Amino acid sequence: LHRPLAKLAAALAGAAVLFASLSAQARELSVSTVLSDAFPWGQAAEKWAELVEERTEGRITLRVYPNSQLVNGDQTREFSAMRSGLIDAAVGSTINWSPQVPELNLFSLPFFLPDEAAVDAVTGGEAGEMIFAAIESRDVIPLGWGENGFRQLSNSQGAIDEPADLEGLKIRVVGSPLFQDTFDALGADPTQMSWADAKPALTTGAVDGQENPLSVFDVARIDQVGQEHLTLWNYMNDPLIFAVNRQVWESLDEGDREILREAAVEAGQWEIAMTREQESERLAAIQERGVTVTELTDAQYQAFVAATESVHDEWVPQIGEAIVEAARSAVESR
Ligand code: X2X
Repeated sequence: LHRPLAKLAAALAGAAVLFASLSAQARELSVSTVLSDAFPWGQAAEKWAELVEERTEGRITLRVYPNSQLVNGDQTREFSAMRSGLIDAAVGSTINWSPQVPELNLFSLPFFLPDEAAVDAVTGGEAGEMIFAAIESRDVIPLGWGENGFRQLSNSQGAIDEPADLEGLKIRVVGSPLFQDTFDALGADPTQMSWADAKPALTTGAVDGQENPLSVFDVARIDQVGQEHLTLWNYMNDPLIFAVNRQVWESLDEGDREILREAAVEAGQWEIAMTREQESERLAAIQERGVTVTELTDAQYQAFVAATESVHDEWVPQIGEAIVEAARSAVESR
């Protein structure tokens, strides 16, 4: 061979080897979310993907699939799908995973976590570790926390400031049995359905109300489907959890696991801060669009607390006394 040709051949061979080794190592993982990147939740997943892409220099791509599409819209099947390996990873809601991980119902206990500091004390403390252990015992590796937010109540019929106002109202709730109990206890008429079905049900008036964080109400423009009354009652917070299927996790080397974990923690912290910062402007925007916002006096709040005590009696044993106790003391000493 001529010298230039030999050189070219060698360069091509080198490039081929490099390409083969790159593509052999490159890995794409599916990440399920319920909400898209129009919402903080979807942005949390995209941020995770961005950080991982950057820090693995493209070796690991997290491909985010929003709108529960990997579970045909049924968000309560996300955890099972991740456990079985049908999906590799998820940024998921504690509510949606609670049918398979009963310990996660901790966060849905009505009026148990009164403020952001209480949420942080629980997720960042012993109770949070116990919850992560409960997830890990079910073949899913939890990596970090995010936040969907405090859930507020909206409806099309009138202002709600006492349990009696909920009497007979049809409320769309997520597909988690605890929510059925909470709204039964309040005298409402709850119906469990997926997020995919919620907006149509609100639009047609099949249901009178729903409950979701302000970010969801705002971005999904829930006011446009007749939800003109919003009660700020902070009755529960819905943390998000970044997690990976166990077999996928074990197939990664130590360094990449560390990158995935650190990126999840950072993306979560970033998203939690953003979600909280945006709350007041979101509320202002919602009011601007003509929604009546009701805040509760202490006495009104206490009436809701009293009306839902039975939910605690029923659910604390299913969550586990030890976790609830750890959470309670974290909240008290926050
Ligand atoms: O379905 C809902 O209400 C949502 C989007 O908030 C959750 O996935 C828990």
